[in-house]
Amino acid sequence: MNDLLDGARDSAAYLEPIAEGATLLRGFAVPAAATLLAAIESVVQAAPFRHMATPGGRRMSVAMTNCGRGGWVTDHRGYRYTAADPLTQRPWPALPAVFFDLAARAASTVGFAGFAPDACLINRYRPGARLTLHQDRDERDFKAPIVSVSLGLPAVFLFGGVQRRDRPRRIRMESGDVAVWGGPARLAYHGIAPLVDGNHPLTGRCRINLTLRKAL
Ligand code: MD3
Ligand code: FE
Repeated sequence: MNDLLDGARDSAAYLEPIAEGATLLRGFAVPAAATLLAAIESVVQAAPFRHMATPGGRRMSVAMTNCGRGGWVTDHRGYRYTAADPLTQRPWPALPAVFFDLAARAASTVGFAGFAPDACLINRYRPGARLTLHQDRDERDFKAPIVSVSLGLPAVFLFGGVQRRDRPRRIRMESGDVAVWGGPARLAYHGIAPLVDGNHPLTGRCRINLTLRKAL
């Protein structure tokens, strides 16, 4: 077995380069998936999924919550990171160690040593939910990579260039796939095509994505 993928232990994980600075670690989170989902459940008990509003007043089709020192929020005032959940006024739940460790191992596997995420956005997609093409630029510094973990139903990930007009590629993401986006790929436009209905043994009729960032 590829010892670069030691972190994935016995699973059949492999690396798939997407672009300079962007790599897919297929199956990397398969061994941890059940543990990740249990941790997600406990986060969601303290900070429930909700549909946030865009600054323009549209309800997002993706339901979101957060854990970590900072949580990404959007409302009529704009996009930002907050220390407290606006719904409960309480600090976001702590970042579970299993999230931190998985993200740090994935990042170091592809050359980003020392990645220490302090924010995790948890996105829940039900059939039809989508994320339009955007850049992640609400973080303080763009030197750190972003690590994303897909769980449950598959999705078509749209990966564009650093300019909005660059035509996006379509990449299928499956449960347990992890992606690391850094370096020249950090400000690439990306999105998720409308989720196709299905039933997944781990999550039922939904997809859950963890986005781990160094935001603060
Ligand atoms: C590529 N979430 O919450 S994470 C988001 O599946 C978001 O829920 C998606 O995009 C989801 O902002 C995909 C994958 C991702 C995250 C950051 C990136 C891809 C990226 C930054 C640059 C390029
Ligand atoms: Fe994004």
